[in-house]
Amino acid sequence: MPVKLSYCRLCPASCGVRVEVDGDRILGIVGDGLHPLSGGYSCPKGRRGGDFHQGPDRLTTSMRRTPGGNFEPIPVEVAIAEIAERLEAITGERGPDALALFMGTQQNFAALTGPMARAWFRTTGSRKLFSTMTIDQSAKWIVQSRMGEYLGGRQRFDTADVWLLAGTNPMVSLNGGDGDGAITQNPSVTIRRARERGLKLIVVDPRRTETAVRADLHLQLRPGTDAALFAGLLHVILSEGCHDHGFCERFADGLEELGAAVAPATPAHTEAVTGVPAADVIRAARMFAAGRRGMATTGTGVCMGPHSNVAEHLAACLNVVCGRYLREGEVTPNRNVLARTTPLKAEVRPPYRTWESGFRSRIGGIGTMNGELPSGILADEILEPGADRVRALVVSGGNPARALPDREKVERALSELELLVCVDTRMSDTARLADYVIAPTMAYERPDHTLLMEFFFARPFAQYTPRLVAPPAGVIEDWEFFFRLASAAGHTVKFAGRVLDPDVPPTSDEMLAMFAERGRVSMDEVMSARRGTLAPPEEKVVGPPAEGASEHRLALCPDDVSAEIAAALGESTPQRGLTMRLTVRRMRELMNSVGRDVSGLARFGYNPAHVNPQDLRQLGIEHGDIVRIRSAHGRIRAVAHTDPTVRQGTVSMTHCWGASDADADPRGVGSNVNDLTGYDRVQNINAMPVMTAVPVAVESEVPAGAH
Ligand SMILES: Nc1nc2c(c(=O)[nH]1)N[C@H]1C(S)=C(S)[C@@H](COP(=O)(O)OP(=O)(O)OC[C@H]3O[C@@H](n4cnc5c(=O)[nH]c(N)nc54)[C@H](O)[C@@H]3O)O[C@H]1N2
Ligand SMILES: Nc1nc2c(c(=O)[nH]1)N[C@H]1C(S)=C(S)[C@@H](COP(=O)(O)OP(=O)(O)OC[C@H]3O[C@@H](n4cnc5c(=O)[nH]c(N)nc54)[C@H](O)[C@@H]3O)O[C@H]1N2
Ligand code: SF4
Ligand SMILES: [Mo]
Repeated sequence: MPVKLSYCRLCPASCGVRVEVDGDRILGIVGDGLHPLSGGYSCPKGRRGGDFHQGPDRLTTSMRRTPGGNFEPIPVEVAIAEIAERLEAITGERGPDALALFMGTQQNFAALTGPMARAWFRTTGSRKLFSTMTIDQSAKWIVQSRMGEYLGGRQRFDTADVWLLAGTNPMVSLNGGDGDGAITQNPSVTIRRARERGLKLIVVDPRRTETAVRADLHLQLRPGTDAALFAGLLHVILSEGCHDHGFCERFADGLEELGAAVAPATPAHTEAVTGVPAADVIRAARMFAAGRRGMATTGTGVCMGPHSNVAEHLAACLNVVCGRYLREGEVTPNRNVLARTTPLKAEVRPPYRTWESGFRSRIGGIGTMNGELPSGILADEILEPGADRVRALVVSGGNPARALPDREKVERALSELELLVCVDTRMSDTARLADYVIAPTMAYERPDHTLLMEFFFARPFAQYTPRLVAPPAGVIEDWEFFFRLASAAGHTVKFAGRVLDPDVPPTSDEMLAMFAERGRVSMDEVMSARRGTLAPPEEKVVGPPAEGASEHRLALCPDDVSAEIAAALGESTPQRGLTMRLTVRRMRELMNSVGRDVSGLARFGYNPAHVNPQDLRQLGIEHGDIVRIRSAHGRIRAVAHTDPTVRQGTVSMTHCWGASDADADPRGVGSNVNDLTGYDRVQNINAMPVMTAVPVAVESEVPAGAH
């Protein structure tokens, strides 16, 4: 059987793979040992790509809901014409803001989908744009916008001598923080090599994760206390004066205010709030500050907590006060290949606080970030009466029915829409609520390139892949759906700086080439290299600041941040009876809800509630028992697993599982943690809900004495 070379498109790691195909079928996928970037690494879900592809629930044609509530196959061009007509009717009557777009995770793994979905959306005139970023790590957007951005570039993992990872477990997620290519590929080898080189690794996580066991110092804090911990580290660094005075003077404002704000965060106070021994707080602070190079990067564990925006802000402050950025005249490898090379300048883009001007939602007066409204208000945008209430929603590569907090409310909102269109390769939980489901090609059925992933690569690399197998007759590419939807409404879309002729759609290869035309390596060259191309090394030099820009400063401690620091250092209000904390985690075998239904992929076929054995003993619960977990919002049934890596007092569970029925058998369908989350304690500005460190109680479902 022929073996073809490609790369996996389930996560940013983009591992090189060898795919054995037989006609339209994928027989097997293995990591490509000769791949320049991943060197043979692959993970279980990547290797099961064939099962995703020809999975039993794969949609091979678009579907329309019948008046009786069933689905019937429908030719895609008919579906597009009907959707365009219904959108026109809805926005004609209520205005463009009655239409919204939700962009999910899988939209990001086809280079053309995101840009074309946005291009279509711009033609509608709506301002109701949502994505998963705002239930993920939008704290990072808030920090850039409130602090400003240093434009000279960051220090890199591969030359660092210290690194702090907080609330991220790259050994499983291949994430590792602000994708600077840090630890995305082959994490165990990347971390081992760095440590052999002498890098000191600090991990901040309530669980002794697969990453934490590789650390020099693991700070096993109480969930939700990252802001207090970072304040404690800053307290030590600033009071011992081991910060980078030169960088701060030159590029930052508010160092004194920051020092005052973290003054109460003494090591003893930090121990009291976070549970991390004072001696370890001091050790970590000194270890981080003593390194010459290296950053603090965070993941969902920090960005989903109860003080997420200020926690992320303080993590960024650690990098600024220690000057972990490149200076004028420094050189760094240019990692842009197909993407345009952006110059580095030793200057600051001042704070820009987009939400303070421009469009505001009628829900809580929330403004926009990077042109988006937060997903934390999507349900209310649909449910709350008002002139510009969302009545039609297009979901692209996402599954909001499982991914958003307060599952019941979200499902109610999705069901109340006049029109729900879901572009998905399978009948997802969201697709089941839709009026139309558009079936797109799957990864190995479409050509693609890695332009959008360069940001995550440690080396300057680009790969093109042709389509390996022919798609079913009834599907189209994701980008084509949006292109044709615009055309059906009489609009032309702009892509890569040109207006596309609605009557003569370009091919995917032409689109990919247009997208990459400002790269430093030509598409032709990348297309001819079957395993992708490592671009010739090229150095970027950090240039001087532009004229007038040398006065700009990073804002270390604006007033709202200062108030948030004080709140994060204070006592948290105890919630009666809810003494445990639910925390986030990911499964190696799945990508959010993707893979859940592939038989034998997830280890147990459900998402266990991982609890420390001592807690289980105290609660009278045994490994494998079904337990009830309740929060201020709701309750779930779950299968308890004993797990010594989990900190006492926490319940560690993966999201995107479970059915719409909270009483369903958790061994059969898993448990949806978003029955335990809600929107009552959202962050200012980005309405980010609390999704980790959620107060819960765990109770046995087995009658006492029945064991
Ligand atoms: N295999 C796999 N990979 C994935 C995904 C997947 O579903 N499966 N999803 C992808 C997506 S969408 C994303 S956003 C990324 C996320 O990537 P990561 O952020 O690295 O996600 P996790 O692996 O869940 O790591 C989060 C860690 O935070 C810890 N944590 C929980 N609560 C707290 C807390 O209060 N404070 C601190 N400091 N830590 C806490 C958890 O114990 C866990 O180890 O992963 C991506 N990669
Ligand atoms: N409680 C709690 N909730 C969470 C999280 C948490 O940690 N805890 N994590 C949050 C995070 S970080 C994220 S990113 C979200 C994830 O939120 P989503 O992105 O909404 O969820 P996914 O399950 O990744 O949805 C991806 C969908 O895309 C479909 N798909 C796969 N391939 C393709 C394709 O080629 N084209 C199209 N059109 N569709 C495709 C899949 O079938 C699936 O239905 O969940 C969030 N929700
Ligand atoms: S880590 Fe796994 S899912 Fe991600 S690209 Fe590699 S094989 Fe695919
Ligand atoms: Mo995410």
